[in-house]
Amino acid sequence: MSLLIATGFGLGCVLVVSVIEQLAQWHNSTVKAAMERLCNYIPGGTEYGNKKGKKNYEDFQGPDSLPYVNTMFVGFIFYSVLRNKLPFEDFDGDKFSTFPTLRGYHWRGRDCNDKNTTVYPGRRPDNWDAKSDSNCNGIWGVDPKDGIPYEEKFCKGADSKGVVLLGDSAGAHFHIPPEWMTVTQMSAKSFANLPMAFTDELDWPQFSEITGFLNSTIGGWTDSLYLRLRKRNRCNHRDLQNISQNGGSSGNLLDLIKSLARNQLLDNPAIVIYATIGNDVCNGNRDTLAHMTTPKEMLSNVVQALRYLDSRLPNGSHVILTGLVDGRFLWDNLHDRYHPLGQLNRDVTYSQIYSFLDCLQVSPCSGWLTPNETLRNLTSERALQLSNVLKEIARSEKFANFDIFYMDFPLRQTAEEWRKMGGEPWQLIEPVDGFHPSQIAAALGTSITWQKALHEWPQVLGKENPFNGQIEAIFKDQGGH
Ligand SMILES: *[C@@H]1O[C@H](CO)[C@@H](O)[C@H](O)[C@H]1NC(C)=O
Ligand SMILES: *[C@@H]1O[C@H](CO)[C@@H](O)[C@H](O)[C@H]1NC(C)=O
Ligand SMILES: *[C@@H]1O[C@H](CO)[C@@H](O)[C@H](O)[C@H]1NC(C)=O
Ligand SMILES: *[C@@H]1O[C@H](CO)[C@@H](O)[C@H](O)[C@H]1NC(C)=O
Ligand SMILES: *[C@@H]1O[C@H](CO)[C@@H](O)[C@H](O)[C@H]1NC(C)=O
Ligand SMILES: *[C@@H]1O[C@H](CO)[C@@H](O)[C@H](O)[C@H]1NC(C)=O
Ligand SMILES: CC(=O)N[C@H]1CO[C@H](CO)[C@@H](O)[C@@H]1O
Repeated sequence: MSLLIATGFGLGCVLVVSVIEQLAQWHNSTVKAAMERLCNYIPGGTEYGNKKGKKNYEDFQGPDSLPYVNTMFVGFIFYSVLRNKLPFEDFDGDKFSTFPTLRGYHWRGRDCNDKNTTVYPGRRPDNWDAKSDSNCNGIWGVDPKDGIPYEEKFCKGADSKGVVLLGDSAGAHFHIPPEWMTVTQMSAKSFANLPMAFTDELDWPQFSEITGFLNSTIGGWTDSLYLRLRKRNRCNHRDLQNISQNGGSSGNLLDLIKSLARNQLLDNPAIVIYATIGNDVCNGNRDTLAHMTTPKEMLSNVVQALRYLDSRLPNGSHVILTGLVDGRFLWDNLHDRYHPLGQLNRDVTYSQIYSFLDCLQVSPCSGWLTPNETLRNLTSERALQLSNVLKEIARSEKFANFDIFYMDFPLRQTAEEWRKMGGEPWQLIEPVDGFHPSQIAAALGTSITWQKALHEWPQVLGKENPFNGQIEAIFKDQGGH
């Protein structure tokens, strides 16, 4: 842990110094003035800058603010390490919250009554919700014309189901805003989203491929399995859970999976997407091949996870296993392009960033983010073996409460689709980390997954609700998200 913090400190320091130098260059100012400028951009930094400035402007020595900025970076790293110990605003203990970040409603459907532990998204309605909304889908009350509860009228037999993602940073939608380090466009506005980003662990599940529900503010557009399922059947409103974390792999998911909130007796079935698309072959170790998950370990981990799901999911649920990505796409499309840090002077390429991260042993994936083609090929070979394990599990294993399917990670089709729309492959990768799928890749991936399910496994998606129009007319946006 302390090594991680020290490395994080070093990395934060290098990053901040680089941004300050470039700011000075861009505004033709001194390094000191550039530091004050950056300090004023960052929320909370203004106060520090002003106080310092008023009190002691004449002999203010710029370097004072460097520790401030650096403290902030270290704070964030501490925060991510200690995250699980932070208070989570969930007063009734049903795992659903009315607070957005800190694993609140950006991660799973917003609670509509945080004082009643039996009221939460995804449950079957209590007494058809004649008196109040027990499942938070915004549909409740009785039709005065005939005395029948609306929930019974519109949602009975509608095959309602929720969406659950078990995944990694790609599923949680990791993103570091490039505006934080592009000095040519930098202003206070560039950092307005910083507190939210860090309390969401630099993830943006609210815009993600599986559980996204808000319009993207980070480029591209939002499309998600949840939104499409909600459009198909408005009774599914708010029934989403994004159970994923940065670094999620078949092994550590076995812990994470315990935070799934689903009551086998009281709740609707769920579609569970199991998607750890890289961390089983990605690590920052010098001897990266030796630290990858073996096919035997993969089999054991995934079967354990599925047994756990079988003990928690209501009957009639579905599980879709997603294969690992072929990460050679990253090097092939980025290595000779400029990183956001290198755009001002056209000097820092992704291959240099990758080597630098590798040298600090914090590369998110030594096996793919490397100039060594043999190693990249070996990493892809292992990824393919692990995908084949998933495929075989879907073919041969049977479970009592869900059926199970396999699909390849749709990178090839996504790239093809994007090319047809006039886009370029590098736009499908997160610019700052050069590793994760971008907002565009996530949104395009949704439509490919949806089409596949619609044609090959229509029973997974359930039927279209003929009452959608009436639900919308009476309940409008159903209380929003
Ligand atoms: C930068 O500022 C200095 C001092 O204010 C000035 O002498 C110099 O000409 C400026 N350079 C450019 C490129 O604007
Ligand atoms: C909690 O919600 C349930 C389900 O709607 C309801 O039956 C119960 O009366 C509520 N309890 C309280 C204390 O309001
Ligand atoms: C997203 O934006 C579109 C139009 O720009 C709007 O119709 C839609 O309601 C928005 N969706 C959300 C979830 O805010
Ligand atoms: C689950 O539901 C199916 C029908 O959808 C039924 O055949 C099966 O017996 C049920 N399983 C259990 C464990 O109740
Ligand atoms: C890596 O794999 C590609 C595609 O299979 C192949 O064309 C290439 O020759 C391989 N390179 C090395 C160094 O193994
Ligand atoms: C490339 O990676 C392979 C596999 O790890 C290794 O055996 C080989 O020595 C590496 N080549 C270079 C030039 O480092
Ligand atoms: C409320 C809840 O279930 N929170 C969980 C969310 O996921 C993290 C893991 O990243 C768990 O530690 C929390 O308990």
